[in-house]
Amino acid sequence: MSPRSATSNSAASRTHPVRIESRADGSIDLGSIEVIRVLDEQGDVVNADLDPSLSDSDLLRIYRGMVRSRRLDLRMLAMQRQGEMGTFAPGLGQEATQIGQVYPMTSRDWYAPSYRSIGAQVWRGWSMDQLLLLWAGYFEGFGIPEGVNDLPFSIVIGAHVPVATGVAMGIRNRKDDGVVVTNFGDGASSQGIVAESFNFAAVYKAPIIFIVESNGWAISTPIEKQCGNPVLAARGVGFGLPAVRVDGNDVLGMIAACSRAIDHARSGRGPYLVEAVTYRMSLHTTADDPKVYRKDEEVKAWEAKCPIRRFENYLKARDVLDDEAIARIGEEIEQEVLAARETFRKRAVPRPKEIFDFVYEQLPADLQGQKAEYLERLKRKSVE
Ligand SMILES: Cc1ncc(C[n+]2csc(CCOP(=O)(O)OP(=O)(O)O)c2C)c(N)n1
Ligand SMILES: [Mg+2]
Repeated sequence: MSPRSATSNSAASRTHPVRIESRADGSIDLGSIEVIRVLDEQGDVVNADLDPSLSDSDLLRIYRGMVRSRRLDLRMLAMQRQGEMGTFAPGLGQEATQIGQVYPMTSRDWYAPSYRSIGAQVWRGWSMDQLLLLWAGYFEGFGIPEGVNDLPFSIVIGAHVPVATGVAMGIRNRKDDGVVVTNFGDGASSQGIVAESFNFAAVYKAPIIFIVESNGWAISTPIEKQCGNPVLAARGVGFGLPAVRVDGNDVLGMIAACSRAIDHARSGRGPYLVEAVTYRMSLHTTADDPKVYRKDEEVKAWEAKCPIRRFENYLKARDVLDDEAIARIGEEIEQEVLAARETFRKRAVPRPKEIFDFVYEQLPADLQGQKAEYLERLKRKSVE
């Protein structure tokens, strides 16, 4: 099967272990990497055994979480293009991967996300206006909301993964039953520190779930040019981590895989690796133009696998949703996003004098000189 598709046919979408051919130029037998998919690309159930059997109200909550993620992304992109938002990393197309990994967590569990996790952060309790502040460059945007057990993300790829592993080791030392969920990209998975984290977690049976969001690209580097074996779940075998490969555009598949991984870690059996195969539909960040390095046909092919449309089809077939409800929910969430933008606008008052603050307790002498010069310049320009 192709390394970029989570399942090649309905047989492979069963829970049975499958053999994966990972390269076009000579297949490698990876043993048995389980491939999980509950909904196919049309939204039909292809593996009822793994269906997490959620209530209608939870299904709708999940649907709203995915739509909220998408609407916030789109609004932020418009704001960025109009000069109202800083550089950010859209999660467009990865909504099922995002919501599917946080849905099975409890509030006492810890979440250590990457920078491309806005939808999941909102699910965890971050207000949208705070996240807008964060990406517009206001330091208060980074403050962890009261009662939310999340770590701040790092732009240095993979750098948060050893920290998350340390938190998990701490949980184990305290004999607590919490778990840590951390996510990172296919590119980050090649960082040495991520391999070290896998090893520490496996040796110390740290209750951590590593979610690698394999979205095809690390900026302009396609996964095939970056990983000798692009089936990233296969790495689990070498480190002693149980691992599964999931269709990351199937939110029920994600919930099935992550629930199992979380139960495993919570019951003291140690870490788990979940490879979510998805696709970065939008820009790497707003500073990027993917048209210069990838083909439109590739993007089009993934449009057909849209995680939101697939879930809508499923919910319609279950009579949980119809076209009228889809339009209404979309509009309600758009209003939530616009209200968040209004709150953000009230809070986003530039404070140019602040840029030398908060890094050093005692500003070094050379920076004191620069600060004085800068303040003088602001004064000349009458900037408050
Ligand atoms: C240590 C380090 N090296 C390089 C970069 C520049 N950089 C930022 S994002 C990125 C690609 C990350 O790709 P991936 O891990 O697949 O995550 P994605 O952005 O696709 O979600 C790179 C190389 C960085 N931030 N940190
Ligand atoms: Mg990537």
